[in-house]
Amino acid sequence: MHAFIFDLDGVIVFTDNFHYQAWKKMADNLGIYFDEKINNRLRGVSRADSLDIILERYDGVLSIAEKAGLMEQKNNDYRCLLETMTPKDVSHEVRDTLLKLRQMGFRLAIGSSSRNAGFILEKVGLTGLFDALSDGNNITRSKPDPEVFLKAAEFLNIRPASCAVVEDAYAGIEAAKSAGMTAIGIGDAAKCDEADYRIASFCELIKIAGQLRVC
Ligand code: B16
Ligand code: MG
Repeated sequence: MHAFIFDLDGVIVFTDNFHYQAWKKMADNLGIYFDEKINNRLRGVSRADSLDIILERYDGVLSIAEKAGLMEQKNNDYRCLLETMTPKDVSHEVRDTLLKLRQMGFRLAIGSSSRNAGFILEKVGLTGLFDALSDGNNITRSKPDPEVFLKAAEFLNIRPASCAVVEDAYAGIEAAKSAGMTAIGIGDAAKCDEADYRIASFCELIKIAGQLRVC
């Protein structure tokens, strides 16, 4: 085992509430009911698929251009909220664990559906800790398709079977398994039966890394 591929939102940083605020503003403007429970369904889902989920409660019909405009506005509002992020938005536990994994000789990558992943990493001062970034800008298919993780492995030049994915979304665990990788569930995905490992805290990765290294 040579690499860890991390999902970003819900694993390294927590931007659900920013997504919620930005989508809520859009939904309110259109008179669509939207709450935090619906927001939970957007975890790990691409921006376009998220919009379609919110529009399930919309009676009107929107053109492709109108949908694109809504997504652009939502993203502008979301980016304004992301601007407030600082290195303090990453816990000491996450930062220390990433550093320890690097010291153990593992290569680290991000595998995120977000097109804002690079911007978020920059805001929280983590860019330099990762050897590769695979995100919403280099994929054509969303999780549960394995594309985002296969690309991360390709960028690292490491075969998929030598990669372990850390994910908070069920769709991400499915994507990792389809990619032929070890799947580690955290947060919501800590309840996912398909995961090879289920962890309650990020620092448990060190113990798993010790086991994977000898495989
Ligand atoms: P963006 P992840 C995902 O990130 C989020 O969980 C999901 O809520 C969001 O819709 C998606 O990124 C797209 O994000 O609008 O920034 O491109 O969990 O895959 O790191
Ligand atoms: Mg996630």
